[in-house]
Amino acid sequence: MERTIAIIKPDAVRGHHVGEIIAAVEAQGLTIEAMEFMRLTKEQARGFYSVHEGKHFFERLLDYMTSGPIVAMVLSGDDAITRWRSLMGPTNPESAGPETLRGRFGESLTFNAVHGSDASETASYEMSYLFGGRYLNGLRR
Ligand code: IDP
Ligand code: MG
Repeated sequence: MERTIAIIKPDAVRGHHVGEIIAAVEAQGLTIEAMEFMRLTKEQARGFYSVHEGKHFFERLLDYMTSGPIVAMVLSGDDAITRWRSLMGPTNPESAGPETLRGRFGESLTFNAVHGSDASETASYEMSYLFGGRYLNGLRR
């Protein structure tokens, strides 16, 4: 059993795709363990994406991620990290298949509808970053 962070990004919330994305998560057999509608501040977005600090797209990414509310979730299941990332599709929606969420809802390389942790260390960091002590004690085995 593994846990991962999934985020429905501001473009997908604005586009009214929250319900379809949650339905896809559940159809995939992933379990939603925590979920919160939130709006990140610039500083929170900067900390969340600190691995990308200094890259050419970093400031654009922060503007995007703070442009509206997001839905943050903790998902669990066998191979949850890989399974959620396969359901998301590749970073660039142009190369994402029509069965993936980025293929269905992503608009561009920046505006790509969803986020998923890329490894278990990243998942732990992102879970404590977004949910802190509020849910994690209950979630940890
Ligand atoms: P990922 O979300 O598929 O893990 P990352 O490389 O971790 O992709 O990038 C984080 C986010 O930054 C992407 O989801 C996308 O919104 C944005 N991004 C990534 N690469 C670029 C780029 O080259 N130009 C513009 N935005 C980018
Ligand atoms: Mg990433």
